[in-house]
Amino acid sequence: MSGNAATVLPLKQIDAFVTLQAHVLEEERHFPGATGTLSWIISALSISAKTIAAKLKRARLEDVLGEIGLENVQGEKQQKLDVIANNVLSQVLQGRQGVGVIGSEEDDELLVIDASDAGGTRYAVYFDPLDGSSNLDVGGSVGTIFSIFRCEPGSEQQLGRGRLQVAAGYVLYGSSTIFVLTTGFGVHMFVLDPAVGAFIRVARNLRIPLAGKSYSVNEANIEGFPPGIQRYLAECRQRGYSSRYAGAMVADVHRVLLKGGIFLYPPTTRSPAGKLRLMYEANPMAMILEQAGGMATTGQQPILDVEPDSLHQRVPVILGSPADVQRLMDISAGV
Ligand code: AHM
Ligand code: MG
Repeated sequence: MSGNAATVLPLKQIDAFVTLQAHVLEEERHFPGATGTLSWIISALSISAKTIAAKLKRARLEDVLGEIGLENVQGEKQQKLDVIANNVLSQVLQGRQGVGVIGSEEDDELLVIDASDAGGTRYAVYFDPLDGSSNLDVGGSVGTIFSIFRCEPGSEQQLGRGRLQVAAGYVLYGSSTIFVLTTGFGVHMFVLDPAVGAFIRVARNLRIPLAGKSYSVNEANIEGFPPGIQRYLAECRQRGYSSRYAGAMVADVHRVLLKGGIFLYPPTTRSPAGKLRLMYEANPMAMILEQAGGMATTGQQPILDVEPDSLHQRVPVILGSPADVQRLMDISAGV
């Protein structure tokens, strides 16, 4: 594992311009007897990401910024683009064979698409179509986060622990469009080449640095954080850490993945479960972080071991470089 930065391939090593599509087909060898259904679903996420990226670029020109005047089930004001991105993902996924159920941050309930037991593996796909959407009006980074589970006929409504995810990833819409994916065999990164319209692999088997020098948290809430977290942040300041917070989980976690450090959305006195949602924010990010050699915890248990009780359940999130997360845990435990 490298000391200071994750392994990103220099341009000359961008191996034979492997596309996301080719990478996923290549990875099928890890799944003897694979039918290609999961690859087909990842390809649906890829075309959705390209479509959303294109819509984001023209958002100001097409006058689709701002609120739509409605709230989602969680009482959050929906942006026009939240709804547009949700429609793109829902429609593309509903058209793909093998998608049994979808669950979105923007929809009240799970949507069962195919409950047949006619054979063939089916999957549940949970997603946050446009995370960090309060950044939209100011041209800041936003993202899409997704999590995929296998689902059995008759148990489409049953939510599983994050440990059972078969794939997870996110798309960062920033200065470039970046797709980060794991299917349980390392974390791989792709960048959209707008000239050819394909995601090109730029890094294989990303490893998070063992420790970083920055923390990412909404520090305005600090007085409501548990005392252990307050003590940890005070120690970080003493040790010369920087603070980096985009206010969009995808952008903040991507920085932590590449540069090391820690991202937190802890419990506060006002929101004891924090803000972030287990099924489509915390779980997929936790799988990516663990696959990259990092840690992801609620402060009480690994995020991936949390038994879910509802689609929109919230959990505290603490994730990042192993040394940083462990130090926070030790300080919280009074070590
Ligand atoms: P959203 O899914 O409604 O956009 O909210 C989630 C976002 C995360 O991207 C980010 O980490 C967090 O909310 C920021 O919240 P806050 O403004 O409280 O710091
Ligand atoms: Mg979100």
